[in-house]
Amino acid sequence: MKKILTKNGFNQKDIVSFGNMFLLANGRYGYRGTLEEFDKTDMVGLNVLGLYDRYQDKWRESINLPNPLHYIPCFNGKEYKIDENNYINHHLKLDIFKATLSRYSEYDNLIISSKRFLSSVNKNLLVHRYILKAKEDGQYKIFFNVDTDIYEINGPHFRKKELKYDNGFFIFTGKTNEGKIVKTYTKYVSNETIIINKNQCYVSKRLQKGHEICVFTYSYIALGDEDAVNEINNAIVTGFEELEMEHSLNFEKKWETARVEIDDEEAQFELDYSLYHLLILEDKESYHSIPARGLSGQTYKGAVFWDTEAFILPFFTLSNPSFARNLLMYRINTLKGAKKKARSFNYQGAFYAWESQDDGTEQCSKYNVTDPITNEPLRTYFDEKQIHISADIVIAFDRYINFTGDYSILLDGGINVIYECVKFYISRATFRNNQYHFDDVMGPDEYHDGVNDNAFTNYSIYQSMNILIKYYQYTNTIKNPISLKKIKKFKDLIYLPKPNKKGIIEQFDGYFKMKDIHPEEVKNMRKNDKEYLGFIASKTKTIKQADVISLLVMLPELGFDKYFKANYDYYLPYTEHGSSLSSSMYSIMASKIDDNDVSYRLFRKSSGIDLGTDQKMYAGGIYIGGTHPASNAGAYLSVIFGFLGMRLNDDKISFDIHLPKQIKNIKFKFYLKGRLYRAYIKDDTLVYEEDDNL
Ligand code: IFM
Repeated sequence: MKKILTKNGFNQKDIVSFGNMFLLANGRYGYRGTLEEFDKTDMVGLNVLGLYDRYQDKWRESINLPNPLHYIPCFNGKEYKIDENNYINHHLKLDIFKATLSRYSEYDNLIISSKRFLSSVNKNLLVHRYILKAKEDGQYKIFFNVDTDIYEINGPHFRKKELKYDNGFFIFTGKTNEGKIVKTYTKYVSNETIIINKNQCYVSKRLQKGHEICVFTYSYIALGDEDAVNEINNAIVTGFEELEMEHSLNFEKKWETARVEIDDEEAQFELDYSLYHLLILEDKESYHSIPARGLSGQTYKGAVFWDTEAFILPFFTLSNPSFARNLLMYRINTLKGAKKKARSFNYQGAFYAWESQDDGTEQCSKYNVTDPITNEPLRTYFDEKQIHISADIVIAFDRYINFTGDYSILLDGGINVIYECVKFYISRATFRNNQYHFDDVMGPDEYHDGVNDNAFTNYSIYQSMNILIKYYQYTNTIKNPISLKKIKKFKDLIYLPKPNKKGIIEQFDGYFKMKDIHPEEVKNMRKNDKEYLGFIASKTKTIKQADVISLLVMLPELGFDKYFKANYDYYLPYTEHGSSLSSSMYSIMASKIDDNDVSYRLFRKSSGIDLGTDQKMYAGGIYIGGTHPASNAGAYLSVIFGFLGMRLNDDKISFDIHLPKQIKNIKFKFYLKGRLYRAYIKDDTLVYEEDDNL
């Protein structure tokens, strides 16, 4: 079984992709997979979950901290920074089951080997070992420091920053523009004397061939009043090896209920790698949610999108329901922000933020894209028009409750979320021709904004009303709730686009009349290959991502099964898959209609997304690179809900297997109503039995 992602060699152009690909994280912090000699120009980033800051009138975004792992080796006065021509051997190895990253670089005169991890046990601790080995006799040096020149997209975020040396510790104190104090404590430990001069350190020694200098970094992030000095001293006493073992064993445990085994070696590794990117985002003590680019940086402002509820939550619900609960608690805790957003548009109830940060207020800019040539900000409407976000959240609560049986979440505030979202939709609707319509919206397909009656949106709203009706008895904690009768009546009057004679559901009112142009032709119409396709595609049938298909996949209870094929055949050629959220939806649908080559190909597209070096990095002129948790989760969904066809109907679980030819067997574990099951294929059927190792 392949456990390690290895990349040999160095290529300047891959620095940013490798930063994502070799990311380490522990649910609270992320450290990009960059090399020790790199600096902010290489996007080195120690990214923090849930701590945001705004600089002047720029976008509010998550913050990055100073880099305590900044090292440069030296031989006889010559400094070594990797480039494409100066190394003999170079590789990076990410152990995805242990969440550790190792580096090996051999140059003419010396060899560097290092290892690092962000502890999954003591979440504020970053630990690193750096070894220089002499290839010949001579004078060797290692320079190292805490690099406070931080990579930031919309910074600087520290209006005051100070690094001081005190009694063996480098203490960074930063005050953000919003007034938050962040401290990091770093102690370097070596078998040699460390010389310190103005916050720069070095170790210098004459070494004989084969001899080494080793420096350890113990860095502790203190966002509160933690006793960082004590934590680091304890860590040093425990030592690198034991800390690594503790961390790795703890991380390996996460795999016990998460791993999905498939008998397809290459795909297995990609799937494992995808789950790695989800498991590094888990933190049982955190009530923040998962940003769309995980902890790989400040892209999308470090904000939480519908990606979590629609894609990531099902993975955690099945593999780690208590963390899934935390993710939903985030929406409960940010309800106030959603209500504020609704009020700002003169609506009632809760209109959840398209881009949500710590308090749930809308952080999506009105100009989310720039012209790549003129750099002019271009008007976008993601925040105002993607009203489906509130319904996505309601549906996620219901799914979680159905799978876990945890009704207590309703009493903990879940019912208020559901109720307020429904209230929002009632205030948002337009009554026309005896029906309620939702005008001027944007569905998941972000290339068409300002459309009326997007099918995904209307059906999701309809479903969220069904959900409120189902849990209506819990509204007794709400003062003067809208009556059940009124909600039922409203729901029955929602306009729901029906399949046409050919069985196709029109994506929105007027879609069928749009110009019949396919994605490749639309792409050819661009003047610049970074140009945002939406502005050209909006007049055509080309769509960015699964829309009607997402509806059919996400709401199987609508009973549209007999129309699956017609809609799949119709919409697939128009879909650009310009969002990484698209492939998994089509993969699942392809499984359902037995288009198994496509289901497999699109599954691999989702699972391999963060292994490539040619990802889409720009929307217009805006950098959108980073890891893709929703696509990582989409790979899992493609297997469980696509290949295995898992479905929960009236508390009964069922499977409808459609395997691609590359896969004959699948094994996985899942939680259902508090019990853990192991499932596997036997004689073409899915067998599941209770797992005793709970
Ligand atoms: O939520 C997605 C959206 O559906 C497409 N654009 C990127 C967002 C963040 O992943």
